[in-house]
Amino acid sequence: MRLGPDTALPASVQAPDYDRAVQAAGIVHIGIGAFHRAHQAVYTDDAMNAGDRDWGIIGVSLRSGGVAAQLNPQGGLYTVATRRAAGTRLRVVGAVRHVLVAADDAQAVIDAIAAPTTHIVSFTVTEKGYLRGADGTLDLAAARGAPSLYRFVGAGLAARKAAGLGGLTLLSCDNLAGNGAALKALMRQYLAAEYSDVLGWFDSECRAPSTMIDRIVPATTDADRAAIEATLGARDDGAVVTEGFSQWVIEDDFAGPRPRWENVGAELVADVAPYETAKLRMLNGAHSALAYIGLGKGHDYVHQAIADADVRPVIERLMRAEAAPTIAAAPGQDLAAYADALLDRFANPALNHRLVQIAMDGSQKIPQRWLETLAWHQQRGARCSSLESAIAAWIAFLRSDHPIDDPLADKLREAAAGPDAMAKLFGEDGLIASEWRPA
Ligand code: CS2
Repeated sequence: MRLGPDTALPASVQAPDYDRAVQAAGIVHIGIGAFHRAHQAVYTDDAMNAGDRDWGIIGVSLRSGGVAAQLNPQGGLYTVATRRAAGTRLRVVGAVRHVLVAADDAQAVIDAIAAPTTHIVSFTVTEKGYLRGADGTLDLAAARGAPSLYRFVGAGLAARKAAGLGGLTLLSCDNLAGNGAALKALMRQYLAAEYSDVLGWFDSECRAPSTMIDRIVPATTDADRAAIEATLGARDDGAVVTEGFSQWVIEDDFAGPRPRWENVGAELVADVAPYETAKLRMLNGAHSALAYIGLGKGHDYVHQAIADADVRPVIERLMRAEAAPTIAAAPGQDLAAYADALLDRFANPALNHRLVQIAMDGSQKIPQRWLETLAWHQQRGARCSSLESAIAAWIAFLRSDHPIDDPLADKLREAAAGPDAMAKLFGEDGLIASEWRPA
C-alpha cells in the first residue's frame, strides 16, 4: 500500500491536524527537492498545525518529473525521518498540495504564481540554478534558453501586474551570500530585458528578503525508504531523511502576508547577514573541506571524515581560527558554541551524509564558502593553512578519476591538470571570480 490521505498511520507518527483539503495554496515553491521537504515545508506544516490557514505549498520542479511522480499519487503527503543518535522519529507532512513540472506545464506554473491566493514564491534551486555568469550578473542567454526560475517568475509577475493583483515576496532559500539581494538584482536584470514595463511595479510591490537556512538533508536511499516503510506500514517514495537540528533565520521584509513561522521556531530578524555569513563560512565551508579532504583520504561519509584524527584539527582550525574571525557576530551569536555544535552535527553517525553529495558544484559553492574568508585574511597579511589545504584537496579531486558533477566540469578539469592550476582557477582571469589571489 502506498502512503496517501487515507493511510491509517501508527500512533507514533505525527500527522497534520488541520483540514488539508480546504487550505488554499499561499506559497509556490520552485525546486522542491529533499531540502525543502525537510525544512521550509516542515515549518509551514507546523504553522498550520498551530492554527495558520491557507499556506498550502504548490511545489515546482523546473525540469525533472521525479518528485511529481513521487508526491502526486500520495496527495502531496510524504514522511520526514528525523535521525538522532538516539533513534529515528517519523512524521507525515501535509503542507505540499501537489507538484508541477515546469518543463511540461509552464502555464500551470505561471497561473499558480499569478493566483490571487499566492503571496510567496520561494526557491531552493541550488547555487547553479541562479545562472550567474563569472561576474555574478545574470547569464541572460541561459535564463532565456532554459526552463529557468526567471522565465516563470517573470511571466507570473507580469500576469499579476496586468490583473491588478498585489506583489509577491520572493524568498530565496539557497546557500548564496546575501541570497535575497542577489535574487532581487538577478530578477531585475531579467525583467529589464524581458518585461521592462514590470520593473517599476516589481520595485515598489515586491520584496526579496534574505534567509539563512540550515538543516542537513542527505539524499534518501533505497535502504532509507525500506526502513521507513517498515515503521509506517505504507510505501512512501517521497520520504526524506534529516537530522534533529533545524534553523531558519529570515529577514522580516515581506510584500504581504506570511505564515507565522516565528511561532514554530524560525527567527524573523532585521539583518540576516551575521547568521548567513557564519553558516556559509563555518558550516558549509567546513562541509566542502570535509568533502574534498575526506574523499582524498578514502572516506565516504561526513561522520567518517570528521572522526579522522588528521582531518578533524584541520576542520576545527578552519571554523575557529579562519572563518569565525571574519564574522561580525550579532548580539547573542556565539561563534565558538556554533563551532562546537557543528562538530557534533558532523559526527552524527545515523545520518550517512555522503561526501560526494557535498563535493558536487564546487565552482558554485567555493567562492562564498572559502574565498571570502581567504580574501579577508589576505587583506590583513595573514594566510589560512586549513583553507589552503582544502583548496589543494579540491584540485587533487579535480585531477582524480572521481566523476565531476559541476556546470564547469570540463573547464575545471582542464584548468586543474597543469602545474599552473592555482592561477588558472583563482588568478586574475581565472575560472573562479575571487578577490583572493594565491601566493
Ligand atoms: C552541503 C549543504 O551539499 C552541500 O553542499 O554543504 O547542503 C548543507 O548540508 C546544508 O547547507 C546544511 O544546512
